[in-house]
Amino acid sequence: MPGPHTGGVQETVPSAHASAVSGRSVTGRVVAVHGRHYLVDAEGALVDCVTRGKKGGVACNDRVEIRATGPSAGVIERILPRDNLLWRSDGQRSKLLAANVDRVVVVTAAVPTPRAELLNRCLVAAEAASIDALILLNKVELPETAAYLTRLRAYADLGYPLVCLSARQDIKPLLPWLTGRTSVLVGASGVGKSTLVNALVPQAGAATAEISSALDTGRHTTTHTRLYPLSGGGTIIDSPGMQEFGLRHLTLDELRAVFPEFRRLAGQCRFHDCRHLNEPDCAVLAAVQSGRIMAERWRVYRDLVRENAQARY
Ligand SMILES: Nc1nc2c(ncn2[C@@H]2O[C@H](COP(=O)(O)OP(=O)(O)OP(=O)(O)O)[C@@H](O)[C@H]2O)c(=O)[nH]1
Ligand SMILES: [Mg+2]
Ligand SMILES: [Zn+2]
Repeated sequence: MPGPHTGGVQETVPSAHASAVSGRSVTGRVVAVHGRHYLVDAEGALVDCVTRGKKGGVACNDRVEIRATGPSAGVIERILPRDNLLWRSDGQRSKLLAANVDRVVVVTAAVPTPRAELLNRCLVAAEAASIDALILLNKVELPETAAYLTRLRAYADLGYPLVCLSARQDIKPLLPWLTGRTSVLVGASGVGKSTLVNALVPQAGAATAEISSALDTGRHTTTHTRLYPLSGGGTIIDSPGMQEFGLRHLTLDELRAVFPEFRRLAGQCRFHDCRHLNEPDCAVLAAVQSGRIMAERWRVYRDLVRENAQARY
């Protein structure tokens, strides 16, 4: 199995324990996902699992039933019912980010140059999965932060908590949001997700990397999703930075519902089935025009509706 043992968290499988697991089904929790390999914590033993046949569909933090096939190897037989699932779908492919989470922490920073598109798609995915979202502005000590913060304040007005900090200096402002809960960090490559994890969990040893300043893009340092227990209670999940965030699985009805500022105007458009795209007397479009709804948010909505229509017809 390629590279699951890169983190500094203790991963040795006590063989006596593993053989006790052998042959019977036990339940466990998926603590890391490496392509089609899943590291499962089952009764304290870490077991390298695969799924039967070509079946994928397992997410980090899934509760699973496994059967051991060797001293530290096993097969996932069943995924236990999920509370929720954060996932993306680009065309035919779907990518499961994490299951059974309490909060999506959308990490952003003024450097590399942020894309409103990605931030909003993360928020939409969280809303669609009925998971609370928080926006974390990292790297606040950078001079570029001030202008970006002004833009982000509008998101706080939508109801998304906004936490500002520097992972290199002090992560305390984030702690009250994480303690006792399961949170997943998502966002573009290079915003500092793994740096946050290392500050929160000193023994994590998650790889981080300098941003390529020539390209002003992150470098996709983290290649797999992995969870870490927090010393104060709770769990944090690190995920690979993303460039695209497809949401083809959302229907028009769902898309209209996952924008809280649209919901507030429900019933105020001339047509009860208004798509808020180009209809006359549309309350949403009027609010975009007057600046009460952020145009960058509406544009993301429009693009999602278009992609969704292409996926369906
Ligand atoms: N100036 C500054 N740089 C930071 C801060 N936090 C992280 N960085 C730097 O940002 C770069 C990228 O950090 P990573 O933690 O690897 O970013 P990531 O989001 O995990 O990236 P991927 O794994 O590719 O998704 C590294 O050089 C970090 O040292 C911060 O608060 N301030
Ligand atoms: Mg990373
Ligand atoms: Zn409308």
